[in-house]
Amino acid sequence: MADVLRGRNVADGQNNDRKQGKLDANISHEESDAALKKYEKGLDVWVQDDTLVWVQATVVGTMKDGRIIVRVGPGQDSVVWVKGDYPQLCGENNFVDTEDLTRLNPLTEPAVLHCIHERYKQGEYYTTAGITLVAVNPFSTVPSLYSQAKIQLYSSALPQDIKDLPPHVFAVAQQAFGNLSRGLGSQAIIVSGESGAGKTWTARCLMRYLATTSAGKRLPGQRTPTSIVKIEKRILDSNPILEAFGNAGTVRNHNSSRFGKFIQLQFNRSCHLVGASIQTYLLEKTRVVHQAQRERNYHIFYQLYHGISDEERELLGLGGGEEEEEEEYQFEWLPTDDSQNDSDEDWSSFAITRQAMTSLGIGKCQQQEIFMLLSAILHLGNIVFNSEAHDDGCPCTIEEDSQRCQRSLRTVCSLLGVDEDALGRCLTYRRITAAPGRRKSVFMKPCKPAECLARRDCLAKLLYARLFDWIVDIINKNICGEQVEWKSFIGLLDVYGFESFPDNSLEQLCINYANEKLQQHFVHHFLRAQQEEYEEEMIPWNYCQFVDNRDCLELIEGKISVFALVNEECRLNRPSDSLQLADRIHSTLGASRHISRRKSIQGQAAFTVHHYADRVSYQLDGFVEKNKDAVPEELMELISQSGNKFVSSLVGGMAVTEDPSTKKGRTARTVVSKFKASLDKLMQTLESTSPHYIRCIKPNIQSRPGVFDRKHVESQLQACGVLETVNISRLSYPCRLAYPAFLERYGIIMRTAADQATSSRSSVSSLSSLSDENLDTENMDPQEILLRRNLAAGGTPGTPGKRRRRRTARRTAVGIEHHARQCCQ
Ligand code: AD9
Ligand code: MG
Repeated sequence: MADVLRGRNVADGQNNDRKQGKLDANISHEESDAALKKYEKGLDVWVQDDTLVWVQATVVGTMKDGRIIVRVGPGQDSVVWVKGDYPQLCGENNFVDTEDLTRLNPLTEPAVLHCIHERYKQGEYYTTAGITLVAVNPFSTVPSLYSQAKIQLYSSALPQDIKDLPPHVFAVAQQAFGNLSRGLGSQAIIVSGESGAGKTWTARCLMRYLATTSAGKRLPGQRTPTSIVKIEKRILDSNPILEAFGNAGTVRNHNSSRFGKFIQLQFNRSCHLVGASIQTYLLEKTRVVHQAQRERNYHIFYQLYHGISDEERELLGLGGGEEEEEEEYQFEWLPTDDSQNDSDEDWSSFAITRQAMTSLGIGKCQQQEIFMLLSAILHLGNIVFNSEAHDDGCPCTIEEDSQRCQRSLRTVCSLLGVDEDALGRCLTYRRITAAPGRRKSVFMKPCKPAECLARRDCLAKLLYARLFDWIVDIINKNICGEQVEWKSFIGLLDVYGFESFPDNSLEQLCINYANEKLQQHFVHHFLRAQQEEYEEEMIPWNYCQFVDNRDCLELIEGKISVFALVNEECRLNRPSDSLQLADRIHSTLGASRHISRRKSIQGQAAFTVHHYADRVSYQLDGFVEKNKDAVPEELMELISQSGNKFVSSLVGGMAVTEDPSTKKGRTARTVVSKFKASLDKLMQTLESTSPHYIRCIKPNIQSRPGVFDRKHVESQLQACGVLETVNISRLSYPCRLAYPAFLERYGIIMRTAADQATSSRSSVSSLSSLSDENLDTENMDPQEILLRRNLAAGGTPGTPGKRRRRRTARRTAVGIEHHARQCCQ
């Protein structure tokens, strides 16, 4: 029954239908009766529970109308289980703690949840799930988990022994490194999970492991070139810098990465780490000028504010003079939140950031320039406008009556090297170019107060985003190996997990689109590849349908798609009307089963996308403006003419990304087309690698140690497809050998029928059909007979093979090797 239900329910990607055991309306009476018959009295089952999600129960009996009666837990009352919510079968080994989920039998969602929970209780945070590793965040430091001894344990293991070691991120890293060392090409480790699940932590562990292991590859006594040691250190030092500038405290994670990151660790022929390159994706610029309640700005602002000396404080205009009033140095864009503020931590982190900057070639002077820019951005947030003037019909001006505002204006101008009047004019007037006939005429139009604020914010976002890109650029220049040719790489991908908030906008659409892309990559490279391979090799296995999200991706990024419609709106450059855009989206794309009409959320135009993980409603207000991400030319000119060379260089000479999707090589202007282009490139890179997957799980939303919220974990296991992965992995053969390699390994039993075969493939086939009839039992040594019998059955000397397994293993080397491995365990 489980197979019938599983096949139907996961097929169409509808989250609501995913629950295994939920009776499908299409199931006939016969099927339903047959299903009921399996619920014999005394059978152990899992039943759904509001709090615990699944609890163990025992079948008491079934009723004619299709109801099943179960007793939940020892000594408790009977519960009538209604038709339509079939309990899940529960095998004996469902209660055995296993470090590989594929060994659960029967493999069901409740069994997986139970197993991960039990392991968590015992302090076991890693569990294997087929080709993926499930990593539950302990939310407390477990030193022994990442000790030098642990690194040593995994790095010294032979390739064939890695799987026998407890599951760990180091095991995944070692597998990738081992593949690379054996010449199997570049590798990628894709780390996914929701915010706060531990992706960045895991990526850091992987980097540290790979740097240490690659260093350990040197022979004792062999001197490591200083250039390599330097590079290794720089690569690790890039983390604190990127986290200072790209991470912030959010309600979900006090160190949330607000950008995506793909780092390529490059290795030479001897497998030494000789360089790296970092690609970042979609920094959340808005955070610089707007922080939601209980959220913070980027760490670097706090580090700077709390970490600098009094002398520097004065130089940067951040206060410190004795007569200064404290209030004047409070910054609108530096919100404080008791639960997240820790000035001591900021201070010590600032020292680490500075030290890492120095290590990466950002000298003292450049650091000073960066800090000046950051201070200027903070002061920009304190500039406000006189709306009364506008109400009186006069042009809006920068507030003159506020001392704080005026001081900030002066500080911004001095730090950015721009003229006060010029800045004031840029923020309060906009340039309009009209072209009546052939002659262009330009005039300046006063802005409304809201427009002035938007221009101020735009300037701050522009400066911060360019600074971030500049820093990534510098890091990249300093971590690429000097004249050392790298041969292959291990890519580590740490991108924002799937997001669904009460209010979702363009940022969430991009993030969820990236997750859809990664899901598709996973589906293609693992699930589909395996299915096709088994079908091609005619290896019997249960066909397992999986969630294919191609249609959903088409809806977002295709020729006629949400992205295309939003881009079109930007191209037409007309006053945007979100309700009209919502209508256009629904009339053009409404036929797709991945979109539903959500005309408004609290009066705002919206649409809902049925993602592979969940349904998310996106509000359209501000969508088009965010997508245009337009910076007024006047602001660009102002900055490019700055007397501060560092500041002016940030806007000059920045290459604009080419958009391959535009026909005439026009430049990509919109956020979504740039994002799509960068993701396409990432996908191409991933295609060229052997992927490994780590799914991070957040055990509770409060980020507390020792708390396992089963509901929350269950939804993540569904969203990241762990169950489907486990299912397919269990049905498949986790080990594969090429025919010649197989013969090399098991050649010892080749002296009979198989010897006459002409190709390695047919040799393997003959080998698998070895039986007592082929063996010369009278003349052979009894030990040899035993050895051959066992090996022919896919076992090892002294391990009896099983006939049932022998049948399945017959067809290919893949199967036989798999079976040999099973018998070894
Ligand atoms: V986000 O999408 O960037 O918001 P991440 O990256 O998934 O998120 P992160 O790695 O930052 O989460 O982990 C969140 C916090 O959990 C960390 O700051 C640590 O305090 C904690 N954490 C994560 N993994 C571990 C671990 N293996 N051991 C101990 C951990 N603490
Ligand atoms: Mg992160």
